Amino acid sequence: MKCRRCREPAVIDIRRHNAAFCGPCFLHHCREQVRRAIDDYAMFGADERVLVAVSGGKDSLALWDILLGLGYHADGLYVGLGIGEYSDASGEHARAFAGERQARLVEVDIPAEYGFDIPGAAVATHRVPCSACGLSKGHLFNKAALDRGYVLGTGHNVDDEAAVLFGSVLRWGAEFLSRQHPVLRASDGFARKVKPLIRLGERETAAYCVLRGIDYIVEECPNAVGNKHLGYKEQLNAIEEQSPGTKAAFYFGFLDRVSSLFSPPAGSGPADLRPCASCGAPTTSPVCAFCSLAARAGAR
Ligand code: Q46
Ligand code: ZN
Repeated sequence: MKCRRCREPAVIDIRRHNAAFCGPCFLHHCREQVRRAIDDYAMFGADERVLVAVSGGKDSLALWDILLGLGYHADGLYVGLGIGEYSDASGEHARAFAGERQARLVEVDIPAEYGFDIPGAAVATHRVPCSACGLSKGHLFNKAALDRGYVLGTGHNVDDEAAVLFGSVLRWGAEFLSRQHPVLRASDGFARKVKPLIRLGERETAAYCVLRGIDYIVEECPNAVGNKHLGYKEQLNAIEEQSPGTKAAFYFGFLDRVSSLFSPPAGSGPADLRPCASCGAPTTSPVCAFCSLAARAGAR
């Protein structure tokens, strides 16, 4: 197996591209895929600042590293969720990465700053942990980017996006389909949100980290077990195994040919948004979902 670019011995093959690469050419390939995603979807310009939401995992650290390598002003954001040892370890990986590169890491700790943790919030509100977590992260990522004037970047890869799309299509969740776009525009109270890793798969981001010597957290969050999206990923992987390229064709075919049939991508939600009485974030209720979750969870 020879590298497609330089004909040296290859270290990784990517079946959907029908290509193999040596180490240095693979790193070049990853950067080019991110550069293309940023350009194709006009995610941000060279003079804009990007806040990368990092979990300490392979995708978010690979994204941060690639953006720094491409010369962007990219800072990190770590939100402490209070999920026991997992949170302790993931925070350490994020801090170590930032420390080695002397990059700036913004930290928000939910237990210290809001007086609750994700497992406790899930119990108090009778939600599954990932629901309380997703709601909290969505709110705090947006707030951190908005307050500091950043574009928010997340490490969703093509495997993640195809699994979410698969789940939405199975139920024809029109509202979710309308928001499934690699760029959500900024609007009143909402920062712009971008997903520059959509042209890379998770096997590629893992290999990128290994080749770059990035020490990422390998353990999954304990709440990921049995998560619906993991099940969708497994189903799609079985299809991909038989027919390489199907997953990317499914996702990019949706973006290119189908997504415009649903409402245009917008960072805005329903039209009747007003400021949350507690934190000022846009909401359709008197108090936003995050503040109401925090009140219930903190009041236990
Ligand atoms: S961190 Fe949070 Fe994930 Fe853990 S509780 Fe679920 S959503 S699985 S990306
Ligand atoms: Zn609020």
